[in-house]
Amino acid sequence: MSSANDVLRHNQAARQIERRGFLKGGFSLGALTLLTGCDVTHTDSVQAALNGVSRWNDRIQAALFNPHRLMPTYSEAEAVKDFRFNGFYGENQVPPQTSQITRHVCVEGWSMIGKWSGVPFRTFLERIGADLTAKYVGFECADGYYSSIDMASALHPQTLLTFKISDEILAPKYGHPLKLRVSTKLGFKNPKWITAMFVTNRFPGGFWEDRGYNWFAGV
Ligand SMILES: Nc1nc2c(c(=O)[nH]1)N[C@H]1C(S)=C(S)[C@@H](COP(=O)(O)O)O[C@H]1N2
Ligand SMILES: [Mo]
Repeated sequence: MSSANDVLRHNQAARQIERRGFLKGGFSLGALTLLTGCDVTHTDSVQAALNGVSRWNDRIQAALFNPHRLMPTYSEAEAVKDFRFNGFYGENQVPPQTSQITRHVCVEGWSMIGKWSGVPFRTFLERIGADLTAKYVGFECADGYYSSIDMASALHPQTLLTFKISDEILAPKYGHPLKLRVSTKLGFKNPKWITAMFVTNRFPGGFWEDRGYNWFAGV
């Protein structure tokens, strides 16, 4: 595997998903009408123009952009509580979610039983098309922390990509937005504030692992 190809950054994946949804839905004329407040009546020609959006068009729009022109704002009462979302993630595409109550063991000498909820990491890796024959899965975190696990542990049924603890969306201190819960391993192999994940055959090490702690650190 090349270094460029073995890196699967989830924000890139997210952008691809967004793009797919955008292309599938097309650019709605109504949306443009609402946004600009213009009465766009010549549907076909406008659609054709939109379909032919080019770099030239982008440059003109950027030149016309007025950084001081504000969009209308509305009263609290006008804000929709049950806000609409585009359902291109059909129900059958929502990854299965599961919970587990396991013991978290920190080498600093404390352990605690907690409830974590999220998507089985195996399912996540399968759905994004990760190379499951790679040796390692590596993680980078928002605080500069990093860690990695062996693929067998990544595919273990109790390894979860979690976004909830105690039935609540992870608070910042618990690793919002994502924490990998690896119940077969010590606490330091459970990265919080995950910003990037990648599969690789090159040993990625880890923050504490590179400072003397055993890398496998699990059962
Ligand atoms: N990003 C990041 N993840 C991290 C750490 C960290 O400092 N930064 N500490 C690790 C250690 S040593 C432990 S014991 C657990 C603590 O997880 P918790 O606070 O969610 O229980 O997070 C692990 N994951
Ligand atoms: Mo820890």
